[in-house]
Amino acid sequence: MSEMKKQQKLTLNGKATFEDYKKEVLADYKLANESRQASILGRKEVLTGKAKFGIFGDGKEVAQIAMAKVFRKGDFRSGYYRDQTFAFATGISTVKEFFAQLYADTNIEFEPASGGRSMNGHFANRLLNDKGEWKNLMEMKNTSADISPTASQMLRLVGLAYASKLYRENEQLHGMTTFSDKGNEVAFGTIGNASCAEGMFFEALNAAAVLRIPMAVSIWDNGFGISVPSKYQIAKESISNVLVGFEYEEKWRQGFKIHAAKGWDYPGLVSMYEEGIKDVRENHIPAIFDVQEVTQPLGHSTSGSHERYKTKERLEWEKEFCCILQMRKWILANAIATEEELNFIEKDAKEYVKKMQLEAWADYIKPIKKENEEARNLFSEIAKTGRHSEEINAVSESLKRSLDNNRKIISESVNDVLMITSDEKSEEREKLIEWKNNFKKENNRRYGSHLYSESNESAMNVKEVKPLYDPDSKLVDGREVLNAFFDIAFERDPRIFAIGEDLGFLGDVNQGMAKLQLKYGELRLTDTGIREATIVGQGIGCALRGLKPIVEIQYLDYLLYGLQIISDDLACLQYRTAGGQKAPLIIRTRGHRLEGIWHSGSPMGTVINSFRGVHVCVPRDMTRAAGFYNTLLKSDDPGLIIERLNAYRLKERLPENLSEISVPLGVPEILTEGNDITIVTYGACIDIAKDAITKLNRVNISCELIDIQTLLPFDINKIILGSLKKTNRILFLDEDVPGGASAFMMQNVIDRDGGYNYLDSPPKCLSAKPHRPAYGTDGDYFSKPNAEDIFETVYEIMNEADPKEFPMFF
Ligand SMILES: Cc1ncc(C[n+]2csc(CCOP(=O)(O)OP(=O)(O)O)c2C)c(N)n1
Repeated sequence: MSEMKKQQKLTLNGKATFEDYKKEVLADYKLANESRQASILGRKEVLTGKAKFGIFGDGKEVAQIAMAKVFRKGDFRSGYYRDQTFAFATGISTVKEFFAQLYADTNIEFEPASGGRSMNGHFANRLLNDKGEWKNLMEMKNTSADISPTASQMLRLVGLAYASKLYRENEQLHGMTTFSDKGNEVAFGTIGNASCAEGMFFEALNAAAVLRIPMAVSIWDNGFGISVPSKYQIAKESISNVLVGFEYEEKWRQGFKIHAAKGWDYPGLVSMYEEGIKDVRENHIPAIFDVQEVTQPLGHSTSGSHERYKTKERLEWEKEFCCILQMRKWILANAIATEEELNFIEKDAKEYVKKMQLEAWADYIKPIKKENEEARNLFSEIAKTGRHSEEINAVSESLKRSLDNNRKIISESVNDVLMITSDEKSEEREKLIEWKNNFKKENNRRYGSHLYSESNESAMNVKEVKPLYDPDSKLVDGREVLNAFFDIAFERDPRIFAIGEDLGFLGDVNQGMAKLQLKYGELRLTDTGIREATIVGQGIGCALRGLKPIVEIQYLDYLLYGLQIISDDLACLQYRTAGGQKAPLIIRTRGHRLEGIWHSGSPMGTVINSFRGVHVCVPRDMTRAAGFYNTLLKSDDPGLIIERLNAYRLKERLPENLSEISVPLGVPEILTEGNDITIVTYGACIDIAKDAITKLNRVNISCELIDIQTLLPFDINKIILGSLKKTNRILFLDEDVPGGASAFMMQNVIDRDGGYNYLDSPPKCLSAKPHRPAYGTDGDYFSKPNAEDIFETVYEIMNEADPKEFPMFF
């Protein structure tokens, strides 16, 4: 059978005519050319200063068209910046949107992926409607929102594929037909060859092989990572050579099916994906598609040229093995179309791309021009009536003539005019101030919305439900409160599942989920390997597909392994898609006090500074922890709950309304009222502070103790400020390093809320020492703040304020 006939059969299942086949091939050829033209023109737009930076998918066009053929509605992609052709082929993006993103158009109608927030080539389709509610994901071809740190896309890819397993195997989920058709969806990943050297790549492959999930990873192998050739990147210079041990074996019923094809071989690529994906979809066996001999004709990005590091021979080879040129040759060799037909398609593609670029630019520039003009009109009104017309007109003229098509220069000019006229008062000037304030507000919205959910399901809308107690309620271990709560949660909502190390069979290392696997099965409570980054990624991917994951990091100290992906992916997901996507994931961990350097850390500064976009809850006991789980489970925001390690065996009363209790976010609780000083803290430090307060009472110092409850958000109603107005003295206490979360609390109360105005004594922070906590009772006592430290710090404050009343005695 001729090559072409073989393809005809493969592609169209033998049903279509030659004309149909020709139509399909030529449509593919046209798309490949359009995508290439978008790269060429996009690069030009950057080099001529109309856009800031460009990174393009040139050289991968044909492979991505082949991949797109097997990508169905409901499927998900988790890829990287090279995938524009795939995005065009699936409708995930268009050429016009591609340019809108290049220009950073903030209008989501024109730039739906990120509203101008992400650089070009960072794709995302809008999974949510304008109200932040899920759309029907089965009616769309989906992609999770790209991020720039290479290989990070592999982590959520595991979750996107794992969701299919849950949707297939958990019958209780079969009704969720707007998210899945019984798990028949494939998660497609893409990655560059050099990024396969990242640890997370191997962690993700291992996790997928163990989990047996429908994950299809395509590797675009162009032999380089920017300038560094494969011999410095990957053992044996090719990832296929390395991955042999991952190959699927029937004996284990585990592993990846490994496929390979050349990036310039159109028929080979089409058949590879057709055959390969079928198995992934039907049998949930993961697969790797190693696309070799890929080129990058425009170089890595607009920063720098590849002529600096590629040899002449390599550059020549890349020219010859350009996938579009090779596809052209193949079409001609198989007499599918004539040279004239192809010339026409190429010309047509070029014109189409130019037209789309012009339209995208016109859309982008229109509102900016309008704002520019509005500002200049206001300038001229001020110039007419005031004394500084010459200077104002100069600013106006320079704004008009400026080649900078951005809002920055408008803002600068407005401020210049206000400064020039600072000695004047006029109605016209007031109008400019009003315009400036509206402009600022609008830009804050353009660039600052959706750090957290803005939907009705925002965690901030969840109302408080206080625990109620029967007069003879049982006194139980804290872990039993949690256990009873999780039992209720798993019973009522099949979307909830939990994964983590020792979480399934054992019910976690502190028994908070004990015996629940027996009751709800292995799909609901699942043991994982020791792989924190992919545990988080597994949660993100599933949350993106409508599930309610609780992923566990065994100890707070090991959250650092998941920190990168929480920060780079989860925390900024709503923000970087301007409200187009959400992943309501709950991360569960335990920390603050146990034993030694790696089991009693409290790196809260690290957490809060990199987690903006994730709520951070620090409950002092397990009843409050349960309340926070409930709040987050009712919401569509992601959150971290840090259970207090030394509180699992402390006694708590079992509330009678455990299924309803919810603790509101950002609302501190005053635990002890007092008049002389406010002590602000959380978590395990609460009990230590209580101890110190008893001692301080003996020397006639009355303390007000406040539990902040959540670090993010922090005290939204200024409750601490209210206390400070009464006591006029304040101590911020925690067990993070100096300058960590204690400094964060101080900044919020003293700076953000204006606490400075109510201070009669300098505000103080008391934290742990800058080193890691040492092992043993004394190691803990002398590394972390203890009751004696608190006593002394408070007493010194009081002594400084009134040495007669509080003379030094130590
Ligand atoms: C974690 C991380 N390290 C470094 C970079 C900077 N960087 C951007 S692209 C790139 C090379 C990636 O090469 P490869 O994975 O082969 O993909 P290609 O760009 O060649 O398609 C590097 C080092 C990054 N974005 N992320």
